[in-house]
Amino acid sequence: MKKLYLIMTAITVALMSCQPAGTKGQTDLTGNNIIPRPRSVVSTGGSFVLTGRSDIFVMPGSPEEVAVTGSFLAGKLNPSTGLGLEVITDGSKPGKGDILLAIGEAGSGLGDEGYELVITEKVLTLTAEKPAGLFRGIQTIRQLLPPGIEADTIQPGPWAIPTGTIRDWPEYGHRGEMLDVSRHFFGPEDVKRFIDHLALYKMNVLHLHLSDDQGWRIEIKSWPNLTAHGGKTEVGGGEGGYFTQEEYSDIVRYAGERYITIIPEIDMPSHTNAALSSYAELNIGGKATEPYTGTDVGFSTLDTRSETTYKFIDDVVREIAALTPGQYFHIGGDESHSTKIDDYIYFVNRVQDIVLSHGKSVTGWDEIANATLRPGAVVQYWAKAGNAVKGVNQGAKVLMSPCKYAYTDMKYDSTTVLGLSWAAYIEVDDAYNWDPATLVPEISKENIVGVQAPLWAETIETFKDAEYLIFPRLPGYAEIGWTPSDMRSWDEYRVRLAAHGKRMEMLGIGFYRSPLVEWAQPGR
Ligand code: TNX
Repeated sequence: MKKLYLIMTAITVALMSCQPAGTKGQTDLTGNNIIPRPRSVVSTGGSFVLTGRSDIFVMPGSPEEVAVTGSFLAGKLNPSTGLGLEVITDGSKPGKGDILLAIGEAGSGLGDEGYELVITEKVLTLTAEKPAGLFRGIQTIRQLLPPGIEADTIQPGPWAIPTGTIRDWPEYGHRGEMLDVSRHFFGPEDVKRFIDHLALYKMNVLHLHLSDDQGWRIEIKSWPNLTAHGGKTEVGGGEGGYFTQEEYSDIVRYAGERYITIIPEIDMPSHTNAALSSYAELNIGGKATEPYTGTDVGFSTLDTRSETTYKFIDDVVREIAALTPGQYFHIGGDESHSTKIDDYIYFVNRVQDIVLSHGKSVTGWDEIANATLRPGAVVQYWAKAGNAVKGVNQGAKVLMSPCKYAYTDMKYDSTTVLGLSWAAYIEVDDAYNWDPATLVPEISKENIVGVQAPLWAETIETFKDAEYLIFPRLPGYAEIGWTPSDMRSWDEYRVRLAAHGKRMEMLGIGFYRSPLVEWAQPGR
């Protein structure tokens, strides 16, 4: 096998000699196009090259996860380079052209997700304090290689990386996106593809909006009609769908291998028509509603004064919490326009206690700050800054999802066919040009856990459509969450983003070619 790679390398090297040598990108590490922008980059002016002799070495004594991360890297590099990198765990020493993965101190301050990449002409050494940091560092290695690295068929090399040192760690601990699988259903394969996109840009949270008026999307064994009936609808009358518990667990596992946490959301007391149409006893008046496939909000409510409702919620939270290793359970709480405010407060207080009783912390849309927040609660700011401030005043932390900047379902401009526009048109510069720490004067950085961009799916029927709205805004949200605000500027960012056009193409993403970015011509 290895011999074949050596022959291929010889061909690659022959091809290399036909190309202009020493282009700036191959020897100047500071000329990189990494998104999110790394904290510190020092170039030493040389070049490291992957060859048919390259392998991925895991430092002896590393936790088992490191070899898994090494295999992830091999899985990324081998299809496009054809170099057949293998993961070596036998303690032998790396040689020229090898990659070394190590858990270690590497100075201080890297934290849970930081990493240090030391690239010499001989070896590329990636060190992190925690396995998650190695995984984030691997995304940097991917982005230092030419865009062809993302292809799933063999591409021409050379596979060169400029030498130098990168030290990098995130500004915020929570960087993510939300996917609404309720208005239209997206299956496990789509969700995994989304997780891969988050991983490339070093995001670490996927919030799944699992229930709404139009569909209930996760199997609950003690209330089977939720999916048997409530899972069969979606906006526009399509067939809907749902995740079995096995499928949900598989998504959680897949995300976990990428150091991404799933936050499950069951939206309540409003946005519950799918449940209300599945079980009569959850309704005020005890009569099941009709299924709903429109796009109105705020018309449904659980019966907040019935013990049956709390038995139902206890069962739902217990079953989902048991499948979810992450710390948070999202209780929704938005737009409860048909729930009286006293009933709403009573409800949110009781539901918070149910979540805590199943070992999870509470998160919810900003309206939940009108209730008495329990310790550890996180308020997701989307619409009313006043609500988020109420949360802070109760000692809660805030997750930033301001609808005018971070709503991935908003149109780019008036000509965008997909999406909505009630909050704003969000061009790629608008999506990038805001700072979570200064957006709301009363909310400072210490109160903020991070940034999350929600994708609501009223207008999105296929994952291709979803990708058109997600890209190219996602890399900008990732950078807002990772890179300190004084290192960010649109004029500099747009140049790096342009270089990602080719990378997105290689990944098969049909992204929006914003006129604000000088994309290379397709296919070049
Ligand atoms: C408001 S954002 C909603 C969603 C809609 C979205 C459409 C939020 C917490 N509630 O139910 O899907 O607007 O943009």
